[in-house]
Amino acid sequence: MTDCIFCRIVAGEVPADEVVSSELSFAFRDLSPQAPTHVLVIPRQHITHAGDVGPEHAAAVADLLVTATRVAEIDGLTERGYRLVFNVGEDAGNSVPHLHLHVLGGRQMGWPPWSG
Ligand code: DGP
Repeated sequence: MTDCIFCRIVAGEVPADEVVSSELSFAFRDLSPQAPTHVLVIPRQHITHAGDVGPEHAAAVADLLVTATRVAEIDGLTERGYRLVFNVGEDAGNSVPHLHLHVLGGRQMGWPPWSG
């Protein structure tokens, strides 16, 4: 999709601070980081959001998790832990309509998540 900012990042048309990539996924640092590590892992294929995932996306979605683990290893988060987040829809604050997994770490995360 040419009007999708994350498709344009995958295509190399818009610059991004890449962390790691795979055949199915691309991981890059969030423009507006909410933690010392804030990386977005996206499928190369355009999928709108987590609520649109179907069985046909199984490999792409599994690869997001595998790639998120690679991000955690690269940023040294494995021991202390990290948070993985999919936002879906307006109430969750989903702003970019291309599936993305937030990888957040490097600080203590609030729990419950609505506490910050
Ligand atoms: P969400 O609220 O779940 O839709 O998160 C979208 C995130 O994407 C938000 O944290 C900011 C980030 N973002 C939006 N546009 C860009 C961009 O062009 N480059 C990068 N690196 N991040 C972006």
